[in-house]
Amino acid sequence: MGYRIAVVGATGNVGREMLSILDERGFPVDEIVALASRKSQGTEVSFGEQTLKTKDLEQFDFTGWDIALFAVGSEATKVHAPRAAKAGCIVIDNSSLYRYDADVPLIVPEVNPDAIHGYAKKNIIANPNCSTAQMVVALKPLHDRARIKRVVVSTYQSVSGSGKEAIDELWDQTKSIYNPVDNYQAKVYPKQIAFNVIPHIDSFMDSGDTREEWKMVVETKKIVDPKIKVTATCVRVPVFVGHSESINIETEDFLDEDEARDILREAPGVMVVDKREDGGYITPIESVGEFATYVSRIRQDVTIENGLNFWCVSDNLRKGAALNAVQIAELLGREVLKKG
Ligand code: 2RA
Repeated sequence: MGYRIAVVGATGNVGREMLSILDERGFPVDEIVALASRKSQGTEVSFGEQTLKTKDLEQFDFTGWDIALFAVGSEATKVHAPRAAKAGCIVIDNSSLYRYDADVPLIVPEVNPDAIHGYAKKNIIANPNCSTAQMVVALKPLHDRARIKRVVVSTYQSVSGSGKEAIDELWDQTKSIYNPVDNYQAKVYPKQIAFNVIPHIDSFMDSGDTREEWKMVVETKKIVDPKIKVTATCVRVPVFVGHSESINIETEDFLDEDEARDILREAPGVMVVDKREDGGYITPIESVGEFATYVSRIRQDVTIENGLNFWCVSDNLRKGAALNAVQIAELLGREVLKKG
């Protein structure tokens, strides 16, 4: 016996990945429904060998459904997540709406699985920001061994993090540079993204940080340890899928680079690709479609007493969003609902 699952936002990049990953991982589904906005109603989406026609989210009654994976913006989530939760359907939400709510667990299953038991306060569980999810998977085993004091992270985030329009922007803008006649005018980003990088993701805050940088700080503290100091610089790069991060950590106890590499090799969800030779490291293109959080370039930071540097890459639509949400559903099944 399995679960009755709703995927909300089924026509978006993340929604489609959720359907794909539910099938790939053989999640025990008795019934599945793909929900989307009224304008997208009837759009066909794939669930394994099945083709689903999306239904109108506005009209949908969540009563009798076990889990709803939400992959829509905060505005739609604000309307529909509470009504799904009230109908007894557990919501796993990929938007940022509930991540900072003390009554909503923010979960990366490899890092804080026990937080799942807090779902019942609102019947809602929050999925972290994509750039946070991959980082904490790598941080957790190192923190357990040597207690991380401080994290300095620079991100190199793909345009798919901004949605389908941004993927089109990179493609069309790149073509227009070779065919000036196209004279593409940027619609998504404030500056050219093709052959360029933009040190600005989400909105600016009074502190001078962007909300994307603030999210990495607050979410890492909520998921791993509130005592960890985090500072982030988040940059958009001309890559279609796959977020990369340069991470520097300072730990309480000394952690040798070889021991760190061995720890990461054994860590859940991590794949170490780390050889000091041409190609001995991961790049975002190689992470696309994969489940793993990849770690490369592990080495001592000799400028401080207990420092380490490493490179971290993952498919932002998978571990950064859809995979983590499905893993939370798997965790719910094992620890709470226990069907299947
Ligand atoms: C981004 N992390 O990459 C944000 C939202 N997905 O744009």
